[in-house]
Amino acid sequence: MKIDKIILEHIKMPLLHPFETSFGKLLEKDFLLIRIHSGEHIGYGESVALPNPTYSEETTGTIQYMLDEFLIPLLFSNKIEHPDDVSAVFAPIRRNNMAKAALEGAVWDLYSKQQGIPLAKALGGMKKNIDVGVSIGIEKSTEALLAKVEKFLTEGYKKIKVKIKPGYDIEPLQKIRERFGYDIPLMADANSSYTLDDMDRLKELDPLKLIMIEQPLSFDDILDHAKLQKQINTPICLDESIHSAEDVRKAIECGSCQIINIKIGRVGGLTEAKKIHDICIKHHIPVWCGGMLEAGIGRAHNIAITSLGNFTIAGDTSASSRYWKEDIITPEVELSAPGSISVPETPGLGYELNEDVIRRYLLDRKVYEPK
Ligand code: OSB
Ligand code: MG
Repeated sequence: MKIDKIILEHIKMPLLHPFETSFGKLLEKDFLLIRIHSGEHIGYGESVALPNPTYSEETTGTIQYMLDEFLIPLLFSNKIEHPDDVSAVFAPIRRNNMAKAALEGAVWDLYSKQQGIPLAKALGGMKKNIDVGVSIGIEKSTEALLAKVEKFLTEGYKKIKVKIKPGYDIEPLQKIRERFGYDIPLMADANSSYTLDDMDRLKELDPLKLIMIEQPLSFDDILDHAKLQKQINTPICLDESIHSAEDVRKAIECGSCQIINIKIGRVGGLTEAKKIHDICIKHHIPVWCGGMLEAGIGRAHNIAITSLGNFTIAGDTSASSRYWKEDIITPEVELSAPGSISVPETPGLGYELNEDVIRRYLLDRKVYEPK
């Protein structure tokens, strides 16, 4: 793959609704849009880090630096025949997974466009439609939370995920069960806000019959989650603790979780995401695709990876209009049926950029060419 130039655009867009988690409230999202040009084709990637290093250590600023200083020069100076080669080229660089994933995602899109096939197909995905759910932030009141749950259930979303933290946990979940019953697929995401000292509280979740609790303990823990899983019935799903197929192997070996949340950015790209997907099949661990409040290009990558067979639990990839007044892609991501998104069948990601929207929210633009 001969790369002619790479363009980085820094974009900042206000979220339609503030998104609050145990690590703070987010009012807007900034990200880098990557365009890799090769002949007549352009591959797109999007960085998914939050503006602050609160979910992981990366930010849009650290990604910009890593791309500029190391990853773009590495991509230019190495021969890439297949997108799987990119992670090997980036391997000497420690971590910085979201920076690597942003660039690798653009190479995958470019490759599938060159091959004339959908990105989903290039990844080995077979599903024509994917089931999707929603992630609801910490709300001002239980009434506001219940109103949101009701709206999303009406729209057919296949999983309701509620953010929890100490002091905001059993009660809101209990209220949801009382109002909507025990049949709705309900889960909680703690974003690392508990410790083993909270064992009694976490045991109280069991009667709520959640489909899982996501990342209750520390962002870097594998061991304590295994201790917790022995004491509670609610299946544990790991998010923050998983950065690689190796992390997954260790988590499974220790019994730290029964489900894995795959985020392409967190694990360093689509090649690693596929590896994790495949390891989980062997161990009968279902996976689902997490979200990072992505704009359209990141969202389109999530749709493509979710087309793989072991993504059997609805992910967090909901419609563009849940997040943005206007998205950077056309068409926007929409539900094609209640709680379901159809996987594009055109080459690459299957969405075009909406250049008007990009111009409106553009902060900065930089062009890189091989030396
Ligand atoms: O923990 O899954 C998370 C958003 C930002 C950072 C971390 C998380 C989230 C979400 C939102 O839960 C998922 C989405 O709707 O994109
Ligand atoms: Mg999470």
